[in-house]
Amino acid sequence: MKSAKFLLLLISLNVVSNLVMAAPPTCPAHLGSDCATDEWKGEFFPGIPKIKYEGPSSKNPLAFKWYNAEEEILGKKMKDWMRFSVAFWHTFRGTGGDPFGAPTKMWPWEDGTNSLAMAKRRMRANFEFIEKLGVDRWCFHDKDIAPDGKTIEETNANLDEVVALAKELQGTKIRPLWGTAQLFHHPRYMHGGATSSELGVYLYAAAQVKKAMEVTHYLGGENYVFWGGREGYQSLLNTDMERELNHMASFLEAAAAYKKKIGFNGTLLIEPKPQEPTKHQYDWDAATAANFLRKYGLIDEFKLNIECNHATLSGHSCHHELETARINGLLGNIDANTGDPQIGWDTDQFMMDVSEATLVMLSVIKNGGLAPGGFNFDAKLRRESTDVEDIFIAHIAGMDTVARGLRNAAKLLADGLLSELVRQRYQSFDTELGAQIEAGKGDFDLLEKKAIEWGEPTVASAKQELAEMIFQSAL
Ligand code: XLS
Ligand code: NI
Ligand code: NI
Repeated sequence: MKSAKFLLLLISLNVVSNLVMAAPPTCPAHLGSDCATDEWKGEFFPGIPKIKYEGPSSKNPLAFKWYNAEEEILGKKMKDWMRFSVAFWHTFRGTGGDPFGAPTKMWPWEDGTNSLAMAKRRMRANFEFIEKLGVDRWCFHDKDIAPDGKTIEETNANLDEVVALAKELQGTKIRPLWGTAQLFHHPRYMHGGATSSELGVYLYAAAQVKKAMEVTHYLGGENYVFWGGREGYQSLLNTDMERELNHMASFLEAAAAYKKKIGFNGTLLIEPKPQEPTKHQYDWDAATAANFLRKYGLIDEFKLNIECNHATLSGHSCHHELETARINGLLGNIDANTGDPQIGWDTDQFMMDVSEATLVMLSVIKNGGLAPGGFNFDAKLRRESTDVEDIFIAHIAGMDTVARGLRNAAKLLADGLLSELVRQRYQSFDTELGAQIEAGKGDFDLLEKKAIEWGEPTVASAKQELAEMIFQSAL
């Protein structure tokens, strides 16, 4: 039992397994390639055209059926509702390896090394992919894009070199939706980064975040994310939770101050997740993160990045997490992925469920969009999908699903049946007395007097099935 659980945990650490298992050398794979340097002459995705919108009747797997970037829905172009982003770590560092098996993805541009030349070549592949897919944004961890050096200075120099190339390849249109620092893979972070019991680790984490914020800013990033991969505990018996939370708050305060110092105008985002890799992570869910931010006076400095698979891990639906963030004024970004109903960990699948996407878009529309946030495909190909074109197909299907969700949500809002049902449900409060209560002027003496006057209340039906019926009719 214990070892089974341990294996499950290992499987779930997709980011980790991705990084520890380097793919065997496969470069060069086609004519004109040059593996000795970062110069890859020729296309990374030969034969794959720029992806176009062909409409719902198209059977072409390399075309959009529902996502039509320039089309206006509810007064906004689809591309502006979505602000799609490619996640570098899954798309360009994911190998398909898991604790039971070797990498399955032998991308032709990979040479099996973690060299600077390889990092640069991979960056070129990233931008060819982004351009062909037709999105304007990407997300990265510092460690995905550049190899570590022996010292902080050397590591930073490597990062600078890759970032300079990324800046050039971005051109004027493409930019990071967000950047982040990876504070969970290296053994030094085994007790956490900001919440580590070791002061030296706290310092190291701060230096890493400082640099990651600088490069995100330099690349024109629109947000910066904090996902507390190991900011949590395995046992309360050996953990001073209060002290660790205080440390995390000090760390985030320093980050918010540094953002101002360097003139970075992006939004700082906390990404909740209940557990994995730690047993209990401090940013359990949206409500927990909101409470933390309020307690430490950070509520105006941060918003939330809601990831759908993390939502279901915490026992909520993605819709619940989005609504919790939205009504607290904290909905900043969505990590668009989904879990598997039969598997209990963060499988990071592309969102393909139209019903889930429709609920997600209902929240996004109510929020007036996500900008400067967007939809980041924090999602990976299945281990068994090994063709280069599968990278495109996965993103196209994910984009089409979210686009379909937008179309459906717009239909639901236009016919107004659901909002009318909700309005009617609360109409007893649309009265003088209701307004008085909602304004906080309903003291118990008054309420008791009215209760006696009104007598036994009549209670209307919630119309649960009718609500479901209306929802289903839009799918
Ligand atoms: C892992 C997280 C991670 C963050 C970025 O579960 O989703 O990928 O989005 O560190
Ligand atoms: Ni994520
Ligand atoms: Ni995740």
